[in-house]
Amino acid sequence: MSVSELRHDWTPEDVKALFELPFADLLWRAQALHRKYFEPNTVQLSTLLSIKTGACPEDCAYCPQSVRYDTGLKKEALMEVEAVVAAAREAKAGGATRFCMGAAWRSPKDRDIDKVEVMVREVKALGLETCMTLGMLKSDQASRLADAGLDYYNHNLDTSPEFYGKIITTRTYEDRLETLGNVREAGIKVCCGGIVGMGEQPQDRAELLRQLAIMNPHPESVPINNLVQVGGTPLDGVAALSPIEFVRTIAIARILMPKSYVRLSAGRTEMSDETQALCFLAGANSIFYGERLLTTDNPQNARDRALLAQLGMRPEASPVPSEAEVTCAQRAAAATAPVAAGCGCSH
Ligand code: SAM
Ligand code: DTB
Ligand code: SF4
Repeated sequence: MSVSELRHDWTPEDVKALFELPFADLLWRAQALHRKYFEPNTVQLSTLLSIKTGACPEDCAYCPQSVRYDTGLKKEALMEVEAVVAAAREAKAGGATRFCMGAAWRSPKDRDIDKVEVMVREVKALGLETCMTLGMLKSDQASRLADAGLDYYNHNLDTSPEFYGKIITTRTYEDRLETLGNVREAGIKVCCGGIVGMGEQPQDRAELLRQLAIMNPHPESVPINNLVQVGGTPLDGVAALSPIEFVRTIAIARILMPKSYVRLSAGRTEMSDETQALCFLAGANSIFYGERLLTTDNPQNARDRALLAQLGMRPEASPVPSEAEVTCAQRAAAATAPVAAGCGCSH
C-alpha cells in the first residue's frame, strides 16, 4: 500500500482541497481507492437494536432520546437478555452479519456491564459480529466488554470540535476522545463517525472527517449519519443538506480512510435510491439493515433488497462462525476415522 494513501497527517487544507474538487473527479478518486481495498459490489449489513430507550440525561440537540426534549418517545428499561438474543437471531436470519446494541446512557454503571456482557457472549455465539454503543466507558468497563468478546464499540465524534458546543453542552470532545482511547486500548475495534445536516458549516464537515482520519489507526468502521429530524428536538426544521453534498462527504471519508468500512447510516428512509446509489459509488460499503434504527424508521427490508438487486450488489458474508459451526468443525477435526461430510449435523 502506498504510504500517501494511508495517512494520519491530513491538514485542514488537504481536506478543503478535496471538498473543492469537481464532483466527477472526487468520485473517481474515491472509487479507485474503494476498488483497491474492497470488493466494490459487496455491502456489509448491520442491524440495530435499542436495548435501553429514552430518558437520557445528555442534551444532544439531534437526539429523540434526550430527557430534555418532548419527543413523545416511550422510555424503556434495559431489555432482558433473552429478548435481545431473539432480536439478534431474527437479524441474522434476515442476512445481517453484525448486531449493534445501543443504550441511551451518558455512561453505563458497572452493574449494567454485568448484564450487557452476557448479551455480547450470547449474540456472538449466534455467529454475529457484536457492536455496542453505551455512552462513555471507563477503561475497566472497556476491558470487561473486550473480555466478553465485543468486536466493535460505536462512539461518534458527531461533528467538528468547533461546532460541538452548539450541539451538546453536557460533555466535551475530549470526553469522547478519552472513551475512544479506552476502547482502542482494550483491543476493541472502533466504530466512530458523525452526523451531517445539523446546520453545520462545510468546514465543520471537513473537520469532522479530518478528526477521524488523524486517528491512528483509523476507526475500522465510520458511520456517516444524515440527521433524522425528530419533532421536539432543537434541530427539527433545520435546513437539510443537499444530497450532492452528502455524497461528497461519503467520498471524502473513503479517500481519507481507504481501508475503513464507511457506513451510509441514519437518514436512508428519506433518501432516494439514486442518492444511495451515488453513495455506494462514492465508497460507502455498509448500511444499517432492518426496519428500525434505534427509535426511528429505516427502509423496509424489501426496499433494501430491491435496491441492492437493482445495483447488482450482494451482502457481505459473516466473518464469525456460530458456536454450532465451531463445535461442528471441532468434532470433525477430532474424529479419528476419516470424516467425509463433517460430523453429520446440519452445518
Ligand atoms: N448514548 C450513546 C452515545 O451518544 O454515544 C449511544 C447512542 S446514540 C443514539 C448513538 C449515535 O446515534 C449518536 O452519536 C448519533 O451519531 C446518532 N444519532 C442519534 N440521533 C440521531 C438522529 N436524529 N439522526 C441521525 N443520527 C442520530
Ligand atoms: C450511528 O452512528 N448511527 C446509529 C448507531 N450509530 C447507533 C444510530 C442512529 C440513530 C438515529 C435516530 C434513532 O433511531 O433514534
Ligand atoms: Fe443520550 Fe446518546 Fe441520545 Fe446523546 S445521542 S441524548 S448521549 S442517547
